[in-house]
Amino acid sequence: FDVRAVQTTVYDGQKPGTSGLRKRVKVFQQEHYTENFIQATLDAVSPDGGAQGTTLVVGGDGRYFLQEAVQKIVKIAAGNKVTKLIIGQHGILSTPAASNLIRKLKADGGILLTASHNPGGPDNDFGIKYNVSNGGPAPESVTNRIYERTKALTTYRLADLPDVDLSAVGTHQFANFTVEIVDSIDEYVALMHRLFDISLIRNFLRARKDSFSVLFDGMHGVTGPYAHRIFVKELGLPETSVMNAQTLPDFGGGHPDPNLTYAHELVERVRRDSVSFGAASDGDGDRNMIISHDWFVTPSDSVAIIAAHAHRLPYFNQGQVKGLARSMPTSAALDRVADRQGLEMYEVPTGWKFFGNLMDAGQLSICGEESFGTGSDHIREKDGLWAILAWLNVIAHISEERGTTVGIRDLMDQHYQSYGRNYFTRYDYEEVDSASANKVMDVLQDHIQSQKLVGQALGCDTAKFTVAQLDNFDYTDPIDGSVSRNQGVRIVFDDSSRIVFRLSGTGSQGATIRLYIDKYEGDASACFLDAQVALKPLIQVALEVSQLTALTGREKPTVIT
Ligand code: VG1
Ligand code: CO
Repeated sequence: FDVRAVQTTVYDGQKPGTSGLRKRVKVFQQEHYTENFIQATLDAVSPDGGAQGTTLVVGGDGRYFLQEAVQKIVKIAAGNKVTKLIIGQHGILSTPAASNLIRKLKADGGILLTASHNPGGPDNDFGIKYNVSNGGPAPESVTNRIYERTKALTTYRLADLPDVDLSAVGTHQFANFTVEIVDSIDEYVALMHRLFDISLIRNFLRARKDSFSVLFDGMHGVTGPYAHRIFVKELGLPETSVMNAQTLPDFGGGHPDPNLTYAHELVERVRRDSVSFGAASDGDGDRNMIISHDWFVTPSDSVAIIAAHAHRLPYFNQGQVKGLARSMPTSAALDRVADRQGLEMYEVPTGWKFFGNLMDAGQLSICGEESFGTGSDHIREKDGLWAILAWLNVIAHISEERGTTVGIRDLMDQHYQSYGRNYFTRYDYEEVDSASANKVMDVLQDHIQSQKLVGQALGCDTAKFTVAQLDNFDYTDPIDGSVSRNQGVRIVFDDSSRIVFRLSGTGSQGATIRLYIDKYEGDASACFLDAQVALKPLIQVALEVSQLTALTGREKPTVIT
């Protein structure tokens, strides 16, 4: 086949954020825009040799523009002498499934087409993310290389190939270039069978079908077909236990983010029908929410629960837990489990890419982020269905041990009794204009500069918090020594409570300010308040110190989780 060097001009702003390049579909539809970024990504696959001779996995979450993007990748990959592309059927792969395939098939990397939980459709978002050979998001050294290339491109290399039929599993050969279309689900389900005691869960669900009900919400994202296969086919649950399970290019017009705000349809049904175990996943399948009719599990608590019960999961029982980790803004609930079990605990910046090195070095098994991300070293992405199955496996296991049905609320009760509770909340102020958002961060930076708040007691008369530490979080990767600076402003108080501010790196419009609050309560009898009530005084302190309301004009956050 012929390869043409197509003349192009540079687009500004093709800098990958927390998790790839995310922009409006209309931005990606500009002439050469998507092609430029794909070329830059392929150039960055290896430090000097580009992508020649490599095997790459390609797939996305089903959102609008996926098909077009896959066809462009095929042609540009061929033009860059890639040896082989492995593509999910219909172009579909959940983010965890893609991570698994990269590892399983020993590919050199993968291109994931997703903007995760951001809405999809012609007027919403698209995204492109590069993952490296360990299956995880590219580290900053690689994303910086991609960005540098986007600023210098003059041409991209396009092979003259027909569109590939993505609808059927099979292999297409074009001279030395191979395109293999693979089933999107099989390998992922096989992996879950290796990690969990699926028959234990199935037997539990069958035996307790009158006392333990399950409802999963696919939010019309990529996980629906995976969940249907696992919950209905493998675990024997009724069809009605899976809702919004059809993947749609616009996610049914919804915002496929599993939290109390955007997964309200699930939340309402769980409460109305007294569902024992409700769960949801986001657009690309890496996030999860766990809820029951009588409790909402915060993601920070969820990872702590999984870690505390890891010995009940076959995968960890065999391999032993090597270490635990969380992103910096995530509550310290997990730290308490690490402490009790004598496990190493790591605190990394926001974004899953920071967990990969620790996992590759055999120092980390289970980790999570407050943003509904939970996972382990079975792959190098967070994994929504994994977390949901981990919970079901733990519940089935304990219920069997005790000969009674143990629910979500029971597990939480016992956990708080034993460890105390880290009250946690996150306030998101979305689509703030960038100038005002930067002013808020400047105010905080000034506080760090002066350090005058240190030692001061902030808050109201009934709740005072003395500032112990005020800084911007810097991270040095313990494995490769790379340094990531300015990962979030921290105000730490002498009772270990924390206020954290950072700007989002995944938005596509304006700026999003995230405010995170974490406060430990050791008295078991005080562990069952509404988090918003328990954290009110600290939230007040955060708003005062940052002057957020005055600087942004926002009286209220857009989303509270
Ligand atoms: C957000 C979350 C972060 C998560 C990232 C990607 O980033 O806060 O914890 O890793 O999204 O998640 P930011 O920079 O907007 O705060 V996903 O499900 O988009 O891959
Ligand atoms: Co996601």
